[in-house]
Amino acid sequence: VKKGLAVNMYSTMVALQIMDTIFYEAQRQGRLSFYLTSTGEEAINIASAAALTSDDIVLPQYREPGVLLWRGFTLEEFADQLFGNKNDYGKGRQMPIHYGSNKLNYFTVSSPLATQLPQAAGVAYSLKMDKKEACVVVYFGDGSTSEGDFHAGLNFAAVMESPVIFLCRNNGWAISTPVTEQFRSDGVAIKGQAYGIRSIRVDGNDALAVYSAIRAARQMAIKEQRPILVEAMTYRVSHHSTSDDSTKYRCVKEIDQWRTEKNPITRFRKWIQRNDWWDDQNETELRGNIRKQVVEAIQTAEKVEKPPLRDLFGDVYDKIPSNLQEQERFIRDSIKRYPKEYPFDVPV
Ligand SMILES: Cc1ncc(C[n+]2csc(CCOP(=O)(O)OP(=O)(O)O)c2C)c(N)n1
Repeated sequence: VKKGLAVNMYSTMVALQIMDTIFYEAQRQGRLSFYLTSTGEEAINIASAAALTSDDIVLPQYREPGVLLWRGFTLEEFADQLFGNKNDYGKGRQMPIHYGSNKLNYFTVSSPLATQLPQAAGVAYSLKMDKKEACVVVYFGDGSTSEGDFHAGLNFAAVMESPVIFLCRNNGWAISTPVTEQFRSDGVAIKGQAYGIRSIRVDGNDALAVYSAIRAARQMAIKEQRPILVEAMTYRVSHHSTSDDSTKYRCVKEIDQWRTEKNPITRFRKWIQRNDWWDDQNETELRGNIRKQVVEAIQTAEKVEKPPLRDLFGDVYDKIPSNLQEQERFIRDSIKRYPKEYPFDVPV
């Protein structure tokens, strides 16, 4: 990893950290309905993204916004989705953090866990049929491996020889369920092997290790036309989301240790500083710039009006069925009768 790439990786890890901190605070202030951070998993996010090319197709779980950030999704685009305003590609119909971008080959996050795994096997098979020099990367947590779709996805990819990288973020927790209650196997890599998939376990808090593993996995997936599983060991430093308080089910000392001693950003910074590629002044400037950009993105997105009411009913059916037409009539009628109860920033 040369200087330019290393500095870019580090800067994007810091950008992800700052974006997470400020968006999280905006949720606590009541400006957003929901948020979820990737704290502690910045190396997996950014180093894996850096090891791919933009032709590779990403199917995320939800704790991988850093991959989008790396690919050029702007802070404004993140903020537009979070506020569900009229610039949001999902037209405000999804919860915050359900990002997606056709342009950046990043499938939209879907809430039901593990659905992305069998889909990834299929998307990768389509790349194979088209003889593309690209692969699919599908992200998931340790908790998602308990879904039937995990097993279906792995087996499907193995027998169809789909060029897909299964990237498991084994962060120790699935909301309040620890991995010890999730499975009795030695982690997840061994499950890949059981399906006949080459599998490797890496230190997910070591950006260089993640980068090397994903680069090698990509090479293998494309050249040998087969799936690969990478289990990246890490820790979910944040609460699961803004909907829980993780100190109710795990000890603060454990969280603090991962936040400080094992922090992937600090580790990578030490390496680039030792190479004389980074100093305190770079750090101060970077953090100041990003903070300013995130705050501006929030202030702008917050003021943009919401998508029009009719968007609630579109994009599913060619002709809107009668029950939905009835719902639309009902909602418009209610707005007429109770105009003060209706949000002023949603055009009718
Ligand atoms: C099918 C399904 N079951 C349950 C949930 C509720 N749920 C949302 S996130 C989550 C935990 C997932 O944990 P993991 O896959 O380890 O990812 P992490 O949050 O640790 O990144 C659960 C149980 C869901 N969204 N979908």
